Amino acid sequence: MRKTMDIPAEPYAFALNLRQCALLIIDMQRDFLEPGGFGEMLGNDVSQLRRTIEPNRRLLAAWRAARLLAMHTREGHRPDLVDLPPAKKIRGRSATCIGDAGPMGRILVRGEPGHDIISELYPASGEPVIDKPGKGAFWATDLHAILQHRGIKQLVVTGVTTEVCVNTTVREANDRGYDCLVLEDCVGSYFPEFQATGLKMIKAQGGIFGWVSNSDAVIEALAA
Ligand code: TIU
Repeated sequence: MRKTMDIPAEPYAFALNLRQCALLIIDMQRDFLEPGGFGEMLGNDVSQLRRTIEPNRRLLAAWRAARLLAMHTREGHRPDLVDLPPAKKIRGRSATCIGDAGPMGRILVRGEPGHDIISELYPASGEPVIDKPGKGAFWATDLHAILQHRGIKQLVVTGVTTEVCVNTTVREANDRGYDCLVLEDCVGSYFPEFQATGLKMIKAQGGIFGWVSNSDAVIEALAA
């Protein structure tokens, strides 16, 4: 297999280097995606996120078949909530908030059923899982160290939600010197207008934060 391949993307082709790339799947957690979870409890339309499951499943299968590094993140907090900023806890003025009993265990608490990754995309043995207390995957985690140790310079980013944890992570990655390729069918927002704008903000101004493509483009390149 060639080591560098051009992936059709916007604003221009992304030169994927198989020696220096990783797949980063953001927060595909039960509480955000499953009917009856925290996301739906807040009144969100989880079908907007669930359409990303099958493209992510196909992409992850192709990525694993190519023996490339896949990583997963989960947003959540320690059971004693010492890593939960009080401002995050009270934001939204919801009757039920992070740390409280929710439909799938305590909301966004590590170790609870709702905090875990959906079965369709469950991490395989050896695939690093980054537990993050914030929206960005770099804040207060060892993600940057792990990527540096492996010589990773490019991230293919998927997951949820497009304008929150995906965008925050791409911006953090950009400032740390990584090139990010975001796959539009593999990222989702509860709000269609934020899905569209969240992607536009990444690829605007010559790719100010990164590139946007789709899963078929990557899968086809890996198969070539
Ligand atoms: N993972 C992620 O995006 N966390 C959020 O809280 N997203 C919302 O859209 N609320």
